[in-house]
Amino acid sequence: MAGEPLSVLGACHHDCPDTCAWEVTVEDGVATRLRGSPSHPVTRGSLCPKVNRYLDRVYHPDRVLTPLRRVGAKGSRDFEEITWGDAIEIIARRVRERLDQGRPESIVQFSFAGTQGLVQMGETIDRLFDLIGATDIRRELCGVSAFRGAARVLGTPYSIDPESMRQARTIVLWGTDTRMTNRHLWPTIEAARHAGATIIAIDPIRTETARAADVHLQPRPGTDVALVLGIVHVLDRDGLIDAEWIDERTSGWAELAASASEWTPERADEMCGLPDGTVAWLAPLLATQTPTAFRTLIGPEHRRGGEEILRAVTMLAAALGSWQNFGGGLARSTAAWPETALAGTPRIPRPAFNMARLGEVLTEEDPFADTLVVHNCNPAVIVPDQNRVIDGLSREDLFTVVIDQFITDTAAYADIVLPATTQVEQLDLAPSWGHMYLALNRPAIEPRGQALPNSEIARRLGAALGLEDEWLYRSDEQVIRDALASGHPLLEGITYESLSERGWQRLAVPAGARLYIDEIPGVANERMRLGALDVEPAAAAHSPEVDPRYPLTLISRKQVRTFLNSQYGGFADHRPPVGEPLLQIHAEDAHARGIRAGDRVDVRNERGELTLTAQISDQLQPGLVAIPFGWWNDSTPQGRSVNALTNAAVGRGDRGSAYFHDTYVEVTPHP
Ligand SMILES: Nc1nc2c(c(=O)[nH]1)N[C@H]1C(S)=C(S)[C@@H](COP(=O)(O)OP(=O)(O)OC[C@H]3O[C@@H](n4cnc5c(=O)[nH]c(N)nc54)[C@H](O)[C@@H]3O)O[C@H]1N2
Ligand SMILES: Nc1nc2c(c(=O)[nH]1)N[C@H]1C(S)=C(S)[C@@H](COP(=O)(O)OP(=O)(O)OC[C@H]3O[C@@H](n4cnc5c(=O)[nH]c(N)nc54)[C@H](O)[C@@H]3O)O[C@H]1N2
Ligand code: SF4
Ligand SMILES: [Mo]
Repeated sequence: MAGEPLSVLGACHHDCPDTCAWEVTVEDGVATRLRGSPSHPVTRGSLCPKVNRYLDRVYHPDRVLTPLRRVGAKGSRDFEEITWGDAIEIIARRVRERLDQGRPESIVQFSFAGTQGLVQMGETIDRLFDLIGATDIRRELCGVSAFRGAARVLGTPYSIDPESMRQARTIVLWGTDTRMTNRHLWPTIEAARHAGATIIAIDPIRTETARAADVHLQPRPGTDVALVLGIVHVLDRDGLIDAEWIDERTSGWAELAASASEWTPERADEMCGLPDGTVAWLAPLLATQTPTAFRTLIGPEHRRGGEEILRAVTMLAAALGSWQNFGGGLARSTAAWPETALAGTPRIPRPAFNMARLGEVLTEEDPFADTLVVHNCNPAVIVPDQNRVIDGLSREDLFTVVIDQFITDTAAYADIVLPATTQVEQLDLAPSWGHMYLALNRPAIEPRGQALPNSEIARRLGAALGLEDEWLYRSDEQVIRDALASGHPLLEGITYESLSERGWQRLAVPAGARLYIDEIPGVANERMRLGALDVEPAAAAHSPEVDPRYPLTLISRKQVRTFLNSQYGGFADHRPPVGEPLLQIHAEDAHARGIRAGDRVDVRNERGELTLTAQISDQLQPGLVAIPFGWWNDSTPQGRSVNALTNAAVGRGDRGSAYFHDTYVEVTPHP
């Protein structure tokens, strides 16, 4: 009936730990209001400065609403509209050619976390590329090094329920800017503080979170392992270790203690650049003012030795036996909970390269890749060593397809752009990596223009290629129903129908159960593996002797509250009033270079150069500069953003996250 407003339950799809549940008001087929679900225990009725204006994104005049074909030069953003039939046929022809040549691996599927819904992130479209046998990427830019570091201690690393931190009496926010990146956790932290908890932030930058904490420890970047060893040294020396826990539940304590034996608290303070007495104060607090919760996401993993930092923090929690008191333990990504509970589509193994190396792969001599299909990702902004990425995307012989909602900096280089639906136009299941709830996202409105979900695009391409496969052609609803039908005990009481009715439900984790202590169905209480820790890789990278031409360390974190990774970074009304990314520099370093606040400066290294405006910041430490991540490339005169400077190196065996923060630059006044 015309005029009757409808309320449709859904959930945010962004790569954000909060996975908010939302309600969309729809009037005459138009979404008129979006608000956070008031009943959801984490969302609590509010979204965030990024997504409060999501409907503006949906109805944005720049939305891509039809398939497009490039008519101008690559990067010129010059396209003409074509039909879906033509677009699918052009792409299918290219794929068929490569299959006929026996070179399916020359096709690269490049996708990431633009949407984190189960279906639209990949379940169906991954199946298409599996069947084609295209080259895949190792999606390791985010969270995988952290996962591995924790897994080496815990086996499958489950996180404690972050909401349980309300019961903690010591909370360590270790390299995570909670107020910026995980804002819906902050009320839990405030509630704990209200009940007497001490909140400690460990971050080389005095972030918004560090300023809101009770104590900010500001170590030199990459020195966290030394900090852990100093703490372990004191725990061992002062008998603050629970011998029974160590005997019964851990292995390798002797090796860990031995590797800490030289790390007196004084030496650790010095190595980390912390005030004298810091470690001697912190260690007994962690051991006695319990429950002690360690909260971390991915900040410290983005560097050489990042996996070891996460391993060290996990070991510290394990040596302390922090899980024994409800509210304590390690609160990291909760992704393992829904991942083990939901049934996945079977995968077909195919060749893959680490996504951080896109620039290298596209520009190597005689490159194997000549066809690139990008979805849920904006590699021209988010991948390190951006100049190489853009050189690669500019290759005339590279045929690029981008599925997106906007002409992003990546879509600008596409031969074909396919219009993607937004979250309010598509069905999906939203698992969370920041809490224990699952949400169902119902489409609230019809797709605008001719936009389609990734899943439908994959089905149409599959059909055009004549592929036969029962997994590929399932409806989106069927994919969700199949995922929920795993029979896993964590899904008890959760069905497609119950989610449709309520919008969201909590995974069936027994209330009050202590992770790794009490019986939780499906979770093994394994022995935790301690062992010797290695300080070197992460810490040594920051020695000023590394390359005297580039003495300043650059951190490029998430820093703009109205951006979510690269989404919104191209929208004028989401850009902060300064209108451009600033180079933040400590007064000491600025003074030494004759730089004053507001000066134009050149920031450069062997990979690239940016001209920016300098901001003198007392939130940094000498030797450290910062440029925010997420801005699109038109935000600087070079047409590049911070990843033009960042380091694309990854760990041994092509594994792990890029060493984004192992980036060294020099800053000079702009002539
Ligand atoms: N310098 C620096 N670089 C970084 C980081 C950093 O801290 N510093 N962080 C890294 C991290 S942690 C991450 S996770 C990555 C993020 O990298 P990405 O996953 O690429 O980031 P997003 O910008 O969130 O999303 C990419 C695109 O997905 C599109 N999209 C959204 N929803 C949909 C959909 O439903 N369908 C389709 N087809 N497209 C959709 C958006 O429009 C957007 O253009 O960046 C990494 N890069
Ligand atoms: N507003 C907003 N929220 C977001 C995002 C966004 O773009 N905008 N992105 C989302 C995504 S994809 C992710 S992965 C999460 C990330 O969430 P976080 O991990 O919280 O965010 P980051 O900014 O990557 O890094 C956190 C902190 O790590 C610090 N850090 C860097 N090196 C070190 C080190 O060696 N030791 C220590 N102790 N700290 C270090 C940085 O200074 C930074 O303040 O945020 C999500 N939430
Ligand atoms: S981006 Fe994060 S905080 Fe904002 S609405 Fe989405 S899930 Fe919530
Ligand atoms: Mo991320």
